[in-house]
Amino acid sequence: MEQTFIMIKPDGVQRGLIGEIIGRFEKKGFTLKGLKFINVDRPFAEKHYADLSAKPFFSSLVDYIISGPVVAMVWEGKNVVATGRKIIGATNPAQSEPGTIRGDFAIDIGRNVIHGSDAVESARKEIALWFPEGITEWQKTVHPWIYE
Ligand code: RTP
Repeated sequence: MEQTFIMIKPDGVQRGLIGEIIGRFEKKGFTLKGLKFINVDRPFAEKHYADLSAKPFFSSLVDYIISGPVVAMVWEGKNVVATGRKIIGATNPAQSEPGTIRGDFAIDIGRNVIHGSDAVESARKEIALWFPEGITEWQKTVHPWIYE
């Protein structure tokens, strides 16, 4: 089953949106497979966002991600990478549709509350980076009520 890496950024934590965000993924029917509350340091944040290292906003992005604790999660389910990105909404909250997390809770691109992997391959890399210890194996028993 497909997995994705989702991170509630420091602003989402500070604004008390952890429960709201987890609730949206849970109510959709996806399965929470990994969860931890952590502070990351600059080298780790730079590694996570390595693909963006040439961008002019890279250092302010890294400052933002290390400014407070984040919630790192692994979610599992059919098409969870693409559907997770839809639940999250467009990168710039000015373009995010109402009903998406960023559309409902964010205004500035540099305070857009949440990260979600953009492809199955990047999800695999991000899960390995953020959960080197691995994740607890468990199976939800309600699948027949979610999947036909
Ligand atoms: P994320 O990685 O956080 O899920 O965001 P994304 O794929 O939707 O967007 P990406 O292009 O990978 O950018 C990563 C994060 O960098 C910040 N950003 N700032 N100032 C700017 O123009 C700008 N552009 C991007 C955002 O916080 C974005 O989520």
